[in-house]
Amino acid sequence: MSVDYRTQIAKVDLTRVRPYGDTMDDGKVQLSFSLPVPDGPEAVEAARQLGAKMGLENPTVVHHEDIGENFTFVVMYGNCVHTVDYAHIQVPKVDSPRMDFYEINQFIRECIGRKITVIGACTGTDAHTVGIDAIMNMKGYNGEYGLERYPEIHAYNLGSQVENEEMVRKAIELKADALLVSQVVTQKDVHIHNLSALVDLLEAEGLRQNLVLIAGGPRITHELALELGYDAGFGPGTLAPDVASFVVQEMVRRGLA
Ligand code: B12
Repeated sequence: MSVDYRTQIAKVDLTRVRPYGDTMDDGKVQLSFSLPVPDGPEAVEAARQLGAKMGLENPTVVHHEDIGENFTFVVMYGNCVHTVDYAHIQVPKVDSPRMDFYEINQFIRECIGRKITVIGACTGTDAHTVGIDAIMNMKGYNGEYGLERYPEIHAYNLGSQVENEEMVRKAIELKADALLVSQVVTQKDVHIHNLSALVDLLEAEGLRQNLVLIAGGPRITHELALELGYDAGFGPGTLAPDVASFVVQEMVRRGLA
């Protein structure tokens, strides 16, 4: 890193942050989108006008191509004129300290005193199982065992397209301590409706307060999960110990042990 660059970083005003490309604070952004019109000069001009309406200064189309009959893909550069106050941003985060595989199992033995039961599923019409499998599967993901490998956890992976009613039925049958719900598809806010419906069902059955309820998926944040009535939310890059650490500590915090 050059000395000049370090000087530029030191000068950044964190109450007025904006993107940069060539030089610090130049506002440079790259944007890509598709237009439902044929590729050509008119498509480029349409994209440029849209960039200007979005508030970009100097909107410039740097790439455009035909992506099928009457559709054009566009890449644009421009300068963002807005700034944000980074210094005062506060984002809710899962605040349980992260333990490893061995610490979690020991924590369960010492602080809970029995094996715990965790049920995972990808619910509603969602068929994307890779995420929930990464958390649950014996062999694990990215160097971490999944919950099925934990000796102190009974882990049940119900798979994909599980109806909320089925999830609740299984929670009762298996006396679940925690439910892990995966939602990957977010088109038309289907995840919001589906996650909320599960909370309603659990409340109607009088089960909600007896369970640790967790949502996860690439577009799930902790903040969103809290808003929807969940105890925690986990996004991209989550590994089994992140979730298990929260579940076991939350059980003890809430007296569910
Ligand atoms: C593989 C895939 C499929 C496969 C799924 C196979 C399977 N068995 O899972 C198939 C081909 C079936 C498929 C189908 C469809 N797909 Co698809 N698919 C993907 C793809 C390429 C990868 C998803 C994936 O496996 N990621 C890897 C895992 C490890 O990551 P992850 O899910 O984020 O999981 C991690 C975290 O999010 C978190 N996590 C996830 N769940 C949970 C749960 C808990 C409790 C916790 C704690 C953590 C957690 O931990 C995981 C590990 O770190 C994505 C695009 C992409 N590159 O992401 C599109 C994508 C998800 N699919 C998409 C779409 C639209 C569809 C279809 C609707 C397409 C169609 N028109 O038919 C169908 C829907 C089918 C259905 N009913 O759900 C869109 C979703 C858009 C949106 N925002 O809603 C995407 C983003 C593609 C795109 N850019 O348009 N898809």
